[in-house]
Amino acid sequence: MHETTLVIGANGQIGTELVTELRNIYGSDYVVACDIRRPDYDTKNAGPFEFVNVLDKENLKAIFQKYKPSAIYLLAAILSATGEQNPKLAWDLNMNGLLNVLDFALDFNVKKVYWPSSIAVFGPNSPKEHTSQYCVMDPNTVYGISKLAGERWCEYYFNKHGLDVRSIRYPGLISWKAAPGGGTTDYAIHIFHDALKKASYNSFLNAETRLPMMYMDDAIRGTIELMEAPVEKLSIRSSYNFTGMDFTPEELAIEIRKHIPDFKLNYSAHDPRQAIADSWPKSIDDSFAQRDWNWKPEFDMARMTEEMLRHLRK
Ligand code: AKB
Repeated sequence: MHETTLVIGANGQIGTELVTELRNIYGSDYVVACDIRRPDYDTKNAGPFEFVNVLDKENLKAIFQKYKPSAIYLLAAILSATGEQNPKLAWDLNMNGLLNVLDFALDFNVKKVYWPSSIAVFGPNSPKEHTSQYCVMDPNTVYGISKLAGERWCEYYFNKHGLDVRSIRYPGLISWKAAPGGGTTDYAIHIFHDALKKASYNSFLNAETRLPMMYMDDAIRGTIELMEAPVEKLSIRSSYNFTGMDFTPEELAIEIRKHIPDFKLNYSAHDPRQAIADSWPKSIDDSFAQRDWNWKPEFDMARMTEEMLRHLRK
């Protein structure tokens, strides 16, 4: 019998691309896209879709019963900037959604669970440069707090129950297929849309704000590589540091000007996302991912910029 994979939060920025890639690898019928919203793109026709609310246990249980999945990717989450507007809702979705999925994964003998963490687990007292896997972690956004707590739960379910949960701390993810989901790093996507539309962009982060970033193709490949890695290679059961590149808005503007010479970058004062960005690392040391499952990014800032502009121009 074929094994089935569920992707919960399939319509988001990551899910949109992950579902397509998983369907290419495992076959469309065996990857079930789940979300609380119907997809507005072609995955609806390319394979099964189910309405799923991770906070509704009856609904979630019915999906586990129907598909008896062997793998789950739980992507449903409220990100850093949106989370600050409704902290209790962000905590509820990010935390209880994870716990519901972990419990049903145990009940239904799911073989592997994937759950994304983020660089938001680090905080103002974490080292800023080449932030290492293990260091001071004092996140001060509700998103970061929920991701750090979630990491501890993932490791706990692995240690106590033997559940094979795997996780990555994503940096800012840059993509063109689906809109970003309300994060602090979203400027690095909006900038490309506005560069093409009006040759100018008003950045909510200041010129010097360096953040770790990654092009979505690398993120999808890395995620699937981690899920395919032999279990005995994995030394981290909380979440792996993971990175592709790092840059500031000013450096990205210089790169964009190589393609759109009259591009202008302006800065808006006093955006609450600046404080969030200032509390996060500037760059990440992902040597555990390199060592354990041979992680190596393919996209640097120049190649990512070329790809973003080429696809969005279409
Ligand atoms: C955000 O900015 O909230 C996300 C993230 C880094 O997790 N992109």
